[in-house]
Amino acid sequence: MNFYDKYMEITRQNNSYVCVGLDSDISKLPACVKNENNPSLVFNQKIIDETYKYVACFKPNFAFYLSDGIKGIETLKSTIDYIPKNIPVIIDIKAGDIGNTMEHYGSAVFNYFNADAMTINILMGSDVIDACLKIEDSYCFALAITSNSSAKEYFYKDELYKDIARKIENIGEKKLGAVVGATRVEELAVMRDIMPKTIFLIPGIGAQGGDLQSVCKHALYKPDDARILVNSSRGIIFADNTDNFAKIAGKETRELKEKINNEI
Ligand code: OMP
Repeated sequence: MNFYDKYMEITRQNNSYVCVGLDSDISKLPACVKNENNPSLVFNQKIIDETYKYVACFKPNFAFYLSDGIKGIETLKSTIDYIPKNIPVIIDIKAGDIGNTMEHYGSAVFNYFNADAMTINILMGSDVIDACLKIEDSYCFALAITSNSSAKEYFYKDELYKDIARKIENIGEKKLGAVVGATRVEELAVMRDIMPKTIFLIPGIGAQGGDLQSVCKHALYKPDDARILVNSSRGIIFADNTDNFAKIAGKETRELKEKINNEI
């Protein structure tokens, strides 16, 4: 089953559009896991245990694992293995390269890590998408308009974000989603108009200050089939750093799920 089908099933089953970002920065782990043999893995497992009933997906960002070298790669692999198989996993790696190289990103993400999707940066052109489309059962999220303030330096030039959106729309929602920042309040509706059925991965709420109400008002496909994934990483996994951190992460996830459902 590819990401699209899993997404359709889990959003109904868990009644959730929340994506928990497993950006498990080792320097921020709570003291209670620090004496474990692999603190990051234990941290992730506890977070997963307390949040999996309220999520539509998990999104580990590769940088937080790569920074710990070989051990980090093993942690990422074991974390993904631990996630229940009905919950899709996006590896956030923002890959974008020539076709020959993209095949290796694809092989790492879909064959080695057994994830369901990866983020890609398509500014190198069609090579990036074409290589992804060739991978069986693959699914990618292309950066369309990002949440950071310096995104304006390029994505807004000649309305590049609209061109990217049209390209994504042409590929079709069963293979490609779009990353649309929650901080891009004015562009959310425009992006939805161009890509009516595309699944939007929406980071930027919580720590980056994106507006959840605007997201729920402007980014939906339909209220009963919203096609959004609202990501929160630090706002959930580091909401608390006591022995109770995982329970608080669970509470934050459930509350975010309810806030989104109340708004749509
Ligand atoms: P928090 O700000 O802690 O919720 O983390 C946001 C996560 O989403 C990080 O993993 C970012 O790398 C990622 N992200 C953005 O913040 N902005 C974007 O425009 C795109 C992404 C992403 O592709 O997920």
